Amino acid sequence: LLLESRLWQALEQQEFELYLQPQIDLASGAVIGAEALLRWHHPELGTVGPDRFIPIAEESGLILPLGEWVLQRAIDLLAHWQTIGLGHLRLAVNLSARQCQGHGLLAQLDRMLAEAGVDPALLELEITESAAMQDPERSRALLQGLRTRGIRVAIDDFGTGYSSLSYLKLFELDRIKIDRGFVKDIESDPNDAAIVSATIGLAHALGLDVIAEGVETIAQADFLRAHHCDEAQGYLFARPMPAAEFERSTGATL
Ligand code: G
Ligand code: G
Ligand code: MN
Ligand code: NA
Repeated sequence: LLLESRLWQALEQQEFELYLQPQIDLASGAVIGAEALLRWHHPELGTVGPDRFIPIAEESGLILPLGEWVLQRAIDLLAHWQTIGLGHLRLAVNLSARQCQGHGLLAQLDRMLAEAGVDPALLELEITESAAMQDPERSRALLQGLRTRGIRVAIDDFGTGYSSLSYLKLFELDRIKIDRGFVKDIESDPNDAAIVSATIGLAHALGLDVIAEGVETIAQADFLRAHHCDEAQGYLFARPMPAAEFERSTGATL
């Protein structure tokens, strides 16, 4: 209850920040973009992660204005990157279940992208299996609307839901994010190795890109590269970091 009442104030007092975690092309090692990960700089508690406040924000309805803030900030970053030589980078943003179910999202995105003059293809929206399956028909229409606009769509935490295969048929997608739960023991667990390599093959057969998350070791990256996974994200490459730091480190390696 305490966190909930503070959350509304936090939005007004600009205590939220988007951290960015680089996404790497496995074949070339180049940074191709980033995932935006929300952080709350609480005056007493310090930096609070989304696992602690997104569920509260979902329940209280704050997720709608907060999600709008996240999208605006992400699109502002994409516009800024055009001016500093990082205009080729994509940015992936996580959507909550409530944002997917509401009506305003497509109109909101149209307005923000037009005002900022940002190419929709630079924005990717990540939706989890569980969020998409809360109302599959509505999600299907939303994802279709996104893709009609050229906005990219990724399924997050792939393989952790109940119906992964059925919604590959139901939804129009651009990419699959293999959940880090499958990546963790890829070297020691033959089942995980089989699931990951089969998922990569399945995605490619369907014309989708694949990114693996939670990559922490060189051996994991080597396995993924050998199995033709397109991209990777994880502590091996970089932790989520403030935008200015991401821009410095990515600009420096160009
Ligand atoms: O960053 P970690 O950084 O701890 O993120 C934890 C979880 O919070 C992830 O599952 C991620 O999808 C979710 N998350 C991070 N940022 C956002 C956001 O801006 N919106 C929503 N809805 N979820 C987010
Ligand atoms: O949206 P999603 O559930 O994919 O959020 C990604 C989460 O994974 C964030 O909490 C992020 O901080 C975390 N993360 C990113 N890279 C790694 C990693 O290499 N290892 C672990 N354990 N977590 C990671
Ligand atoms: Mn994500
Ligand atoms: Na995930």
